[in-house]
Amino acid sequence: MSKAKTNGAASSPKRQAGSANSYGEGQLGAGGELHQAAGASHPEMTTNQGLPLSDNQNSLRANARGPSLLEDFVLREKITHFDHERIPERVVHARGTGVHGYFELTKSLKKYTRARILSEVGEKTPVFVRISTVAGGAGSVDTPRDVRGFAVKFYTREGNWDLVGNNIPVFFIQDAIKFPDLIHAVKMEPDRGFPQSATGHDTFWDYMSQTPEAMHMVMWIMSDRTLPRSLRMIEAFGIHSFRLVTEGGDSVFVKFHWRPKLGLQSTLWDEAVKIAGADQDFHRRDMFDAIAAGNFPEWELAVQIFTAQEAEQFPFDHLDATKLIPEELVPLQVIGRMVLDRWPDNFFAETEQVAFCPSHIVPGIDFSNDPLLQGRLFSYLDTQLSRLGSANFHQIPVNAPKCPFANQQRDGHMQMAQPAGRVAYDPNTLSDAAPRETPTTGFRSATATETGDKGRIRAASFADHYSQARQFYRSQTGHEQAHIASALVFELSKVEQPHVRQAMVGHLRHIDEDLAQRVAAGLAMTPMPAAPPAAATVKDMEPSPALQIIGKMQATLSGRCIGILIADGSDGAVIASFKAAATAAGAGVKLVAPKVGGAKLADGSMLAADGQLAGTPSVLFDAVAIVLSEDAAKLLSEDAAAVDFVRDAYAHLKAIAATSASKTLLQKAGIAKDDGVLGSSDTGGFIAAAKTRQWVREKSVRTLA
Ligand code: HDD
Repeated sequence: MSKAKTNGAASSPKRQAGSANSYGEGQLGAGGELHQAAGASHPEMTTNQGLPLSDNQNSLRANARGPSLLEDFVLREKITHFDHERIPERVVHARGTGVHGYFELTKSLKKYTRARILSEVGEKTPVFVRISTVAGGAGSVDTPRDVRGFAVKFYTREGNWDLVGNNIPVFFIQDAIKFPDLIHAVKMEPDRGFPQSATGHDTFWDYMSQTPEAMHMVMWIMSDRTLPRSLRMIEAFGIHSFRLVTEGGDSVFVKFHWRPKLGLQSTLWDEAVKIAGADQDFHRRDMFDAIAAGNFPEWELAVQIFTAQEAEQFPFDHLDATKLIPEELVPLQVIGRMVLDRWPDNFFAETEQVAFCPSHIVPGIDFSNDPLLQGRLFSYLDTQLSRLGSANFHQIPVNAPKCPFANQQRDGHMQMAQPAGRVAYDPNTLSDAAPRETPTTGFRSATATETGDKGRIRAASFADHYSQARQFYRSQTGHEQAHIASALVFELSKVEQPHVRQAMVGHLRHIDEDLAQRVAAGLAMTPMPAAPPAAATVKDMEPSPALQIIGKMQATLSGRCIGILIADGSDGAVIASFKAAATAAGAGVKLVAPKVGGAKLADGSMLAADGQLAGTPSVLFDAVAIVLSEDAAKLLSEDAAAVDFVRDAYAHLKAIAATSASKTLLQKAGIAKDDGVLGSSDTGGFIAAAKTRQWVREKSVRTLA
C-alpha cells in the first residue's frame, strides 16, 4: 500500500496563523488565498474528546484513490454528530425569532401582589422573548396571515415567570381539549402536505364553521392584525385572566397587555404576499437589523385589574378565552417597560431550545380557572420532554433560572449537574446543606373555594359566541372593515367545498348582516345561507376604538425605512436631501439601483447602492423616492422591476416622491396624482405623507368586498 499523501501536519498542534499546513485544497479560495485573517490566533480544532486534528478536509483512505477506512473515528464522530443535529420542531409556533432584553417596573402593584417583579419599581429583570408564527414549519416564511406568538421568559429573583401570549387578545376555543383538533385543522392537510402556513384551505374553514366559539377570533385573524409590518409593531396579550396574590392569600384578577412603543402597523394583504417572495425572513431580518443598529424594540406592560365581584357584572365571562375585557370597561394601567437589546449568540442554543411553560409562575401570581389555561398548564411541560428530549431541559442555559435553584430531583438523560453528598431525599437529617421548603416566602396558591358538580360541562356563561365578534367588527374603521370582508372572501374562495363557505357566511349573519352580504357577494353566493341557531342572544356592545389598528398607528417614521430608486445620471443633491430628511425623521434609508455596485451620478461620481432593483422591490419599504434622470426613467420604464417598484408602492398606499425627470416611469406605472404623490422639492410633504398610508387611494387601486 502506498503511503497516503497528506497536506502535511503542522509540527506543533497549535496551528500557526497563516500556515497552510493544516488546510486541504478545499479551504483555498478561488484565487488561492487562505480563509484566515493575517495575524489571527485561532484556537486548536479538536475532536469532541479534545484530540487535536491535523486534517479536517480529508478522510482516512486506504490509498489516495481507495476506499475510506472504518477506522476513521474522526470522520465517524463528525458525521454522527451532524446526523443528529436536528430536534423535533415545535408542534405549533415552530418558526420564531428570539431576542434577549430586560423588563423594568415603573409602577408598583405591591398592594395586589407579593411578586417582587411586580412590586420593586426600577428593578431590571432579564428576559428572553420569542415571537413566532403558529401554523408554518420552522423554515416557513415570516409573513403568512397568521397569529403571532409572543412568549416572554422573565428571569426573576424568585424563579422564572413565563408569560406565553399572542398578538391577539382572544383565542379560537374555550377548552384545551379542543386544541389538537384546532391545530390539525389549521396545519397542512395530512394527505397532501399543503398548505404549509396558510389558513385558506378546506380543513381549517370546515373546523371553524363547526366551532361557533371561534367567531370572535375569526374576526381578529381576518383583520390586518395577522399581517404585521414588523414584530416591533405588534401588541401582545397574556389572554387569560391570571390572579395577583397578596401575602395573606387574597387575590384580584389581572390581564396582561404589551403595547409597542412604535405603535401598531400592518401591511396590506397584497403587500404581505409579495414580501414573502422578496424576503422570506422579512420580520426576523427587521428585528436583527434594528438591534444591530441600536434601535432597541420596546413595549409597555399594562394590566387590567378587577375583582371577582366586578367580574360578575361583566356581560361575558372573563374565564372564557374567546372574550376580551374592553379597555373602556376596565382601563389599562401601564406598570413597566420591556426593551429587547441583545441578539442571541446562537439561534439553536437559545431560540430553538428555549422552553416556555405557562405553568412557570412566581410567588404572588396564580392561575384562574380558565379551562384553556388549565389545559395549557399540562401541555407545555409535556411537549418539552419530547422536543428537548430530557427532563433536564431546565438546565439548558437559556432555560435555567438566574436565581439559585435546588431540590432533590436527580439524574435523567443529559444531567449536567453534579450534586455532592449522600442525601437525595427530603425530609432528611443527614445534610445541613440540603434545600428546605420556605413556608412563609415560597409559592402558595391563592385562596379559592370550589363547589358544584363534577362533569364535562361548558358553563352557560360561555354561550355567547357572537356579541364580541360583532363589537370587534363594528369598532373598526371603514378601511379595516373592508379588509376583513375582503380577507374572508379571499380565504373562503380557497375553500373547495361550497357547504363550508355557506356555513361560514351563515355565522357572519349573526355578527353583522352587512358583512355577511359583502362576503356572500364576493363569493357570488346565492341564495344567502341561513344563520345557524345561536346559543345566546347576540348583544350590541359599545364600539371599542382601542380594537382598531388605524387608531393605534403613530405618525412616525421611527423604525420605518425609505427606499430611494437611483440610476446612472441621478442628481446627487436630490438624493442627499431625501436621505437627510428621512434620517432626521428617524427612518432608515436604502438606495436601490439597477446595479448593486451603484450608479454614476450626474456629477460623474459613483454612489453605491444597498440593493439591486430586481431583488429589492418597494414592498420592503414604507415610502419611496424616485430620483432618476430623464434618460434613466425612459430606460427603466421598459423594465418590469422598475415599473412594479413604483406601481406596488402606489397600490400599497405608500407615499411616493419623484423628480419631474422620472415622469416617464410614473406614467408607465399608471400613477395618478394624489396627496401622497409629491415632487422631489417637497421633502417636508413627502416625510409627512410617509408617516401614514394613503387610505383614500385604496378604492382606486383594488376591488374590496
Ligand atoms: Fe400554545 C407553544 C401561545 C393555547 C400547546 N403557544 C406556544 C407558543 C406560544 C403559544 C406563543 C410558542 C412558545 C415558544 O416560542 O416556544 N398557546 C398560546 C396561546 C394560547 C395557546 C396564547 C391560548 C391563549 N397552546 C394552547 C393550548 C395548548 C397549547 C390550549 C394545548 C392544550 N403551545 C402548546 C404546545 C407548544 C405551544 C404544544 C408548542 C411548543 C411549545 O408548546 O413549547 O405545548
